Amino acid sequence: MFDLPDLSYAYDALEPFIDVETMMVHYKKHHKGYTMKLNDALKELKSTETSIENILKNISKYPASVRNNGGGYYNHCLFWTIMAPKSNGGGNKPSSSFLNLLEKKFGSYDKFKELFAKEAATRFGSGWAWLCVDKDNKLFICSTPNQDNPLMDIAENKGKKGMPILGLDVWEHAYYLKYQNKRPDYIEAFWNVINWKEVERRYNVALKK
Ligand code: MN3
Repeated sequence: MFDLPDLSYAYDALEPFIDVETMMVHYKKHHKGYTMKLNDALKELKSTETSIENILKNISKYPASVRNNGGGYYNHCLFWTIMAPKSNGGGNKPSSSFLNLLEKKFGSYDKFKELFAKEAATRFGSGWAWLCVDKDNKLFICSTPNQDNPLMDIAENKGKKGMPILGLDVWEHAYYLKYQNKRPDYIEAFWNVINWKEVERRYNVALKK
């Protein structure tokens, strides 16, 4: 049984970048729905696995219902935590040590932002853009369709398997109420709410795996 985790901020805390209506529908309907359907699917399989990461790492052995809803469950759990209101550090720059890593890997912080935004903007249809850590502890950017993510052992992840540490939901349900068809404006707004402290915490956890 997986639980819908509490949000650590109010529905309107990320305004004006993420509007209150979108937050409420996204969390209370979409994320809750993935959670319930994941539990239903696992119950049907009589699965006793309690680690969502283990499930995703072996997702090729599960039916599509677990891939879609398990991905949706995990991706949104990550998404809420890598954002924060301004009062709690949201939109700050990364720490100097992490900034250094981004500059080393991508050339500059602006170049990193450009590459990530491009990945998010050009993902056709629904999906996610990611910053990840690969098995050699190197950073990389990628995107995945639907509710897939780079943890999954699927053929589509060839060359882009790793631990996601930053993710941006580019499903229309994540932005359409406020931004309509202007996905690039939503992507631009995202930089104002990123919680780099949490991204860096996830980076350090990924290094130890
Ligand atoms: Mn979503």
